[in-house]
Amino acid sequence: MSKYITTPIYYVNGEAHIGHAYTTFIADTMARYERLKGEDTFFLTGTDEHGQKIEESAKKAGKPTQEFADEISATFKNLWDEFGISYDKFIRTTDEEHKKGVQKAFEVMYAKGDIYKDFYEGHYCVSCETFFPETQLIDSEFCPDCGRTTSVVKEESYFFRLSNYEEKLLEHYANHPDFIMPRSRANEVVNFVKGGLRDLSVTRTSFSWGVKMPQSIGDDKHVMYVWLDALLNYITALGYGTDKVNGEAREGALGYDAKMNYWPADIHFVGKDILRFHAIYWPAFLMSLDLPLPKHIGAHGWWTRDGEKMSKSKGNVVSPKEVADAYGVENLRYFMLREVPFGQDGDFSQRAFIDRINSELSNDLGNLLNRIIGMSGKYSDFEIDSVDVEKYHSKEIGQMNLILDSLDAFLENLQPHRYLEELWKLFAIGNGVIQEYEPWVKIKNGQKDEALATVAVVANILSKAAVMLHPVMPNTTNIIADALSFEINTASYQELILEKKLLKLFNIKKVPPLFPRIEEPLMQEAPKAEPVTATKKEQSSKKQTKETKKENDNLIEIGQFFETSLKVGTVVEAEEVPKSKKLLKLQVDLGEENLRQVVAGIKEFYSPDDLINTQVCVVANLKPAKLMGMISEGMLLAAKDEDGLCLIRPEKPKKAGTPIG
Ligand code: ME8
Repeated sequence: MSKYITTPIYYVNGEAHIGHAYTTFIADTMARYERLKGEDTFFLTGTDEHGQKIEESAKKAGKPTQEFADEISATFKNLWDEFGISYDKFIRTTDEEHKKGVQKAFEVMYAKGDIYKDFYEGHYCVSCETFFPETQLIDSEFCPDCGRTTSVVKEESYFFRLSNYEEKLLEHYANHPDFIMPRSRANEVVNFVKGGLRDLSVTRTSFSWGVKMPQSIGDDKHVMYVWLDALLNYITALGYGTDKVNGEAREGALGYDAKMNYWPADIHFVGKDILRFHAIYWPAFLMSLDLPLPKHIGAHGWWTRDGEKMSKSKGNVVSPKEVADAYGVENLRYFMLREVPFGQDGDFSQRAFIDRINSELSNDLGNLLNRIIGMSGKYSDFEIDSVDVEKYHSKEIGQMNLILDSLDAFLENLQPHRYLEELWKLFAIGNGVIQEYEPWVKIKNGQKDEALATVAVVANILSKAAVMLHPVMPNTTNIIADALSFEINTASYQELILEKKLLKLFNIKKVPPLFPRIEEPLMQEAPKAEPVTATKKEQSSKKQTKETKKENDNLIEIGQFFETSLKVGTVVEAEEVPKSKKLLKLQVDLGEENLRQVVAGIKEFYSPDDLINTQVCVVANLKPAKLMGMISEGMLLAAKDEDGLCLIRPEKPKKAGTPIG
């Protein structure tokens, strides 16, 4: 079986920051893990170089666009090389092979009737390279995602019939509940699609920095929309449209009409900001191309610094290079993967980072290795023999094997923080066994075999832990393996992890301390955030009252809003709850198979007759709650002030279950 793992391709309008590094570390860890298990793995990363944003950034820098793109793309590639990222291909969307593949895909979609020409009039955000309908804009002007000013664009455009794929997409999500990971992120996508998909403008004429239209279509004032161009990188990298990878012809015909090696991707790692593009547009494009869909889209959360959103204007962007220079790139990988559950937002703070280095890496792991090296040097001239391990330590071996068997599922389910948490239990066993058996006492008492068995069981625990930690900390674990005289590779994974073998008679080598303790922060603290003046949205918030200011401090992403499923419901039955002054019990039709029971605190303001056969707005994805012993499976939207409460209702009757948003 083969595996295909990708990162997003990063825009070349600025240098890499910690968020880019995070996605790349996760993808690299997964690729290394699959290779360790012996899977034939292809790991793709690269840069996204077209579009108006890049054209404008180059202009600002006073450079020709290609030269500008070359320079920034190289900073990404150099950084990943310096970090030892194990990519198999670094794709650039300005590569000739990629451009040909994009043109080929356009032709195929066009021939199928999925692309047609029309006029586009809409609001465009250059920063997000996205069109928004007027209804989604803030104050009719500002981008709902980033708050920057949008501009009205009216131009001739080719459109992709995204609306044709609504049903098929919903069907796919329903049949593949793990398509979007973590599953908790799927709701926002499903609701977005259920809200109705508009056809997507996929070409532009107002600038020229993009993939040209295919000659067969011949409309050469158009260039491709950057997201169509960018998403296709995942297949052009495998030779779609050219049969070539890295300039070389590949066996097995990778062309558009033949099966591509490695496709479909096992997982596209993305930040939650670009989940919609990957979970809606991309599968629709692939359906149009008659290609299978990726197995998973893994959407991770957002990194902040000391609780603040990172932005260039605040001057608080964490540079991964600066952190790696100060603390070591592998420590950074460990920290980022251990600190935050995949999918949730995380905070980069030096204090938290230093705490993990000192307590987990230095104390739990580094000290254990040093103690074993020290003891084996003293008791057996650095020679370790596992011959008596089973006899004296079968209990610990059993505990260790249980942990080893549990690990795979954590990584395969994208829970690297749990994977590392469980892995660290091995060091607790190792440290515990030394404390309990006190080999130095045994040596004094003449029980040398027992003392050596304890040293050997810990060395074995360390060897297995090193194999499993390898994908996260490849160089560090190679040093540990070298100290224990073995190599980490698929064969040792097979023997030590799957077959549970112990190391044979071996020599242990001294190594310099792997994780020196850190007393003081090694980097300058982030500047305290100033009120931001970067965008109009943020400027206008200054003028607002205290209360709205509080809300603005707590702004959410549009995706977070869509995590709440709001629906129109029709009240079919309503009755008073006996003995309750406040509650009414309603049966509400939400267009589902069964009616929903909603217990609402509205009795002082409505009688049951006021409600029956009227419509209400319902929060439909709340966890069921019990009120006076009755289950309530939703909540009604209402507004309350000193004059009392009124329900929020649709202005005109709508079908029961119509999504609101
Ligand atoms: O969106 N926290 O490129 P991009 C976590 N070119 N991750 C972050 C982050 C943060 N604060 N900031 C950025 C693009 N990222 C498109 C992608 S793919 C076909 C095209 C990461 O340079 C995260 O992975 O803006 C996010 O999805 C990616 O950088 C966006 O990088």
